[in-house]
Amino acid sequence: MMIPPFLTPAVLVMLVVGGSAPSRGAERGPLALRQAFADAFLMGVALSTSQVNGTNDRAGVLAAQQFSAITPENDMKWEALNPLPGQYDFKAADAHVGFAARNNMNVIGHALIWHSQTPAWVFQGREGKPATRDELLNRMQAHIHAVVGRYKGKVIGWDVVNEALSDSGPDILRDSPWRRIIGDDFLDHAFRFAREADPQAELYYNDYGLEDERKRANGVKLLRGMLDRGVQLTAVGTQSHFQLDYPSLDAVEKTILDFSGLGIGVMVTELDVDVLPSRGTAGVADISRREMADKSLDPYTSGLPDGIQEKLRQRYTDLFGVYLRHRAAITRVTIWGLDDGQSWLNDFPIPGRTNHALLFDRALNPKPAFFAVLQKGQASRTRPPRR
Ligand code: 9MR
Repeated sequence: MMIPPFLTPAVLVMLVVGGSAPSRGAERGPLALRQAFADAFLMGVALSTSQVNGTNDRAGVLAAQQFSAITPENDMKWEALNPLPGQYDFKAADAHVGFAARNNMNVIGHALIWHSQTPAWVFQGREGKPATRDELLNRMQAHIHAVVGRYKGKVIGWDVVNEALSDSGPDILRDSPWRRIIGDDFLDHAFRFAREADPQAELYYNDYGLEDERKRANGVKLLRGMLDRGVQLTAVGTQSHFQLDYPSLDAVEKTILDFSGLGIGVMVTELDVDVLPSRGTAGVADISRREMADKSLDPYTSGLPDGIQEKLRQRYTDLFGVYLRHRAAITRVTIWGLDDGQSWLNDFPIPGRTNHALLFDRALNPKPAFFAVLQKGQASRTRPPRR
């Protein structure tokens, strides 16, 4: 598919914000995702600090024009908000909330309780010992109350617990300091504290790889148990860090059905599509210098070839086809970054590569995948003609 050359970000802004779409655009319906999907679900994007605090205004304008929800990509994580005991820094998080308010967007809080990006002091007790269960529960409560309390009424929902499920082995939950010190009920407590701090906020459990049969079954079991115990859980966040050919659409669909069967909402919270060659499952730490220098693992440094661009377009088209079919269950779809330059996939699992996982390229130009998704949204608004 050819990108109409007139649709640069500046022109998109003019068309949508200025409201003076030329007939070509008007025929196609709204030119922004947030409008095209307004009847179906929220369209979200993860944003970095510079995209909301005025440093990168072009990105901010484009994000505000296209999306109806933002997730701070890193600025509401524990290490960002509360790096030292008793010391909070809300500056960057406040910038997200201010940006969203100015642009009529919703804010999703990400993430309260996670094993990663949480400072070591959180888990430390007295005299070099680990914190006790009570100490850690107190810290968890104080943190959740401080953060959720500050943004009460301003953040519509929180990823209360992130990535607690294990990837293999007999246990449902992964080994983490939260689980080791508090016990398996750490999730229940986290949700209870969040509910105390904001009685209206939506509360989510968020994880990746839920399309895998084992992990999905464990996830369903975990959340069913929580619901049975009266834990107030609004929705599950399926992160959706995907590849061009994995997971299957069938697995994506099963995941939506299995979780919506619990009577909770389903959200796609961190969608992106890795287009680079995979190198297996070894961790970042195992990557050798030779591999990092191996150009065959980083083939698209000067742009995405048409064939792969087309595969990416098709992948996004297919995924949004599934999401729209299940729009009754899905309340939000969030893309994990605005443009390819921002994507974490440039540095994972191999640092310093050039990935092309998102809807806008490094120059903020819309990619064929963007137009395909937009078209899907527009088509979903059109009722079939009567015979
Ligand atoms: O995109 C985030 C990247 O900028 C950070 O360096 C990274 C640190 O762990 O976290 C990334 O976002 C993650 C998200 O918070 C939770 N799910 C997985 C995401 C990708 O790693």
